[in-house]
Amino acid sequence: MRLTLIKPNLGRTGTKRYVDSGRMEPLQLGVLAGLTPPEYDVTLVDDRSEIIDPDRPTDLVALTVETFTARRAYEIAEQYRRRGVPVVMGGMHPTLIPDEVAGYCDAVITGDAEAVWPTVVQDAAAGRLQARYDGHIARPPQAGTRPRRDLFRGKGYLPITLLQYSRGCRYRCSYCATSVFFDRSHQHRPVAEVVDEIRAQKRRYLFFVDDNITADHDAAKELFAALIPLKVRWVSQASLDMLRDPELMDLMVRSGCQGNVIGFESISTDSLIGMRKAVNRAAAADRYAGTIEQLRRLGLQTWAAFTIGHDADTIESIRATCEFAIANKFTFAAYNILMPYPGTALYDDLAAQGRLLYDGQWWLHPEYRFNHAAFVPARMSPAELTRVGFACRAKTNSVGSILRRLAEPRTNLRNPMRFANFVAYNPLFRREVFKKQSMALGYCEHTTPARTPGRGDG
Ligand code: B12
Ligand code: SF4
Repeated sequence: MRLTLIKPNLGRTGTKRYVDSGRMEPLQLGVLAGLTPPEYDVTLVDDRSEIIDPDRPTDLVALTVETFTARRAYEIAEQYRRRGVPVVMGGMHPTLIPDEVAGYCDAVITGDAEAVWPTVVQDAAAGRLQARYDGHIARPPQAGTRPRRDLFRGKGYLPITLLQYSRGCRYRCSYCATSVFFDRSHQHRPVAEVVDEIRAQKRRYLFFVDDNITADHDAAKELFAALIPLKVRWVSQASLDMLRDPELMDLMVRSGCQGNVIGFESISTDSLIGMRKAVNRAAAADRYAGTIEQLRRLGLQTWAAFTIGHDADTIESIRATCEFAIANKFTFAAYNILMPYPGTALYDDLAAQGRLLYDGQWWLHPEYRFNHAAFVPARMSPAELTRVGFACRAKTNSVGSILRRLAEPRTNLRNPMRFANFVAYNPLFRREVFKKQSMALGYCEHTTPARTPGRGDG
C-alpha cells in the first residue's frame, strides 16, 4: 500500500507559485508517517518546494490543512480524486470546519491523528474508508511515536529540528484557533521520551513548536532541567506569565533557550481586554517596560508578535505599535492582521455583526489576498488596515530598522550565537515579507475549487 503525505503550499504571486525560502520541516507529516504501520510505503511531497505529480502511482493521499492552505489543498485533492485516488484531510482547518472540508475529500479526520490514524490507513487499504474519524486530543501527544525525520532529507528545510513537548494552551484569546482545537487544554509528552528523541537526531539547534511551552510552569521546569545536560540551543513560543516565575526563567536560560515567540499582541490595554488576552494585562500596564528589561537581562531574543485591527485600534495606535517594536529592538517583530478563523469567538462575533468580508469565507474566495483584512475594522477601513499592516512590516524589516534593532548589547549582540541568529534570519524574513504580501491563495485563478460529492455528503 502506497501512501502519499502532502503539505500544501499557500499560493502564488502573480503567475508564479510562492516558494518559501524559510520553510521548515512539516512535523505533523513526520508524526503521521511515524504512526503509519511499517508495511505502508510512505512518500512525503512538500508542495511548498516540489511539483506534485498526481500521476505518480499511490493508493492513498493524506493532506494536512490549515485555513490558509485550504484552497490549495482542495485543488490538489481534486487532481487525485479525478484519477480515482482516495484523499483524506486532517489538521487545524478540518477540525475547525469539518463540514466544509468533507466536500473536498473522502474522509475528514478531526483532532489529533494519534488515536485514529492506523485505523484510517487500514480502512483505506480494505476499501472501507469512513467519512469521518475523530482523533480527539492525544494524551499524551505523539503516543510514544517518533517522527520519521528521514522523510525530510533533501527538501531544503532550514537547518533546525522541529519537535514538540506539549500541545494546547490554557488561555482563551478570542482570535486563537489553537484554543478552540484543544478546548483550552494543555498536555505534554513524557520528558524522557523527548530527551530520547533529541538524542536520536544529530542537530543541536531545536524549535519546540509548542503552542505555549510555558503554559504549565511545572511541566516546563521538568523539561528544561532535563535539557541542561544535552547542551542544546532552542527556541519556542511562550507567554509573558513565565516572567513571574524566576525558577522557571533560570532553568529556561540554563537549558539553552535563545528566545521565544511571544504574543505581545498590543500596547493598548483596551485592545488586550477586547481580545481577552488576560495573560498580558499586568505586563502591559507600563507598556511592557519591566518585561522587556527582564527579557534583556536574561539575554533572550524575542520574536514579538502583534495582532492588528482590534476594535480599539486606530491607524495611529498601530503605527505606535510599530515604533514601539523598533524602539525596543526586538530580534523580530510580526504584525498579523487579525484573521477571523472559523470556529473562533472572533469569527462568530464579526459574523453576528455583519462585518465579515469575502462572503465569510476568505480562505476560499478567489479575490482574497494574503495579509489583507478579511473583515470591516471598527475604526478604519479594511484597505487602511491592510495598508498600515504592510507599512509596519516594511518599516520593521527595512535595512535601517534591522541595523537599529541589531544594536542591542544584551540580546542581539550578547554573543556570536545570538548575533548569528539575528543576521541569518532578519534578511530572510525581510525577503519573505515582501514576497508574501498580497499573494493569492491557491494556484488556480478566478475559480473557487468545486465541491465534489464525497462520502462526507452522506
Ligand atoms: C510551527 C508553526 C508554524 C511554523 C511553520 C512550521 C512548518 N513546518 O512549516 C511557522 C512559524 C513558520 C508558521 C507559520 C505560519 N503559521 Co503557523 N503554526 C505553527 C504551530 C505553532 C505548530 C504546528 C506544528 O507543527 N505542530 C506539531 C504537529 C505535530 O501538530 P499538528 O500540526 O497539530 O498536527 C496534529 C493534528 O493537527 C493532526 N493532523 C495534522 N495534519 C493532519 C493530517 C491528517 C491526514 C491527519 C489524519 C491528522 C493531521 O495530527 C497531528 C498529530 O497529532 C501551529 C499551532 C498548532 N497547534 O497547530 C501554528 C498554526 C498552524 N499557524 C498558523 C498560522 C496562521 C501561520 C501563518 C499563516 C502566520 C502568518 N500570518 O504568516 C504562517 C504561514 C503558514 C504556512 N502554511 O505557510 C495558525 C493556523 C490557523 C488556522 N486556522 O489554520 C496556527 C494554528 C497558529 C494559531 N494559534 O492560530 N507556523
Ligand atoms: S496565549 Fe497564545 S496560544 Fe494561548 S490562547 Fe492566547 S493566542 Fe492562543
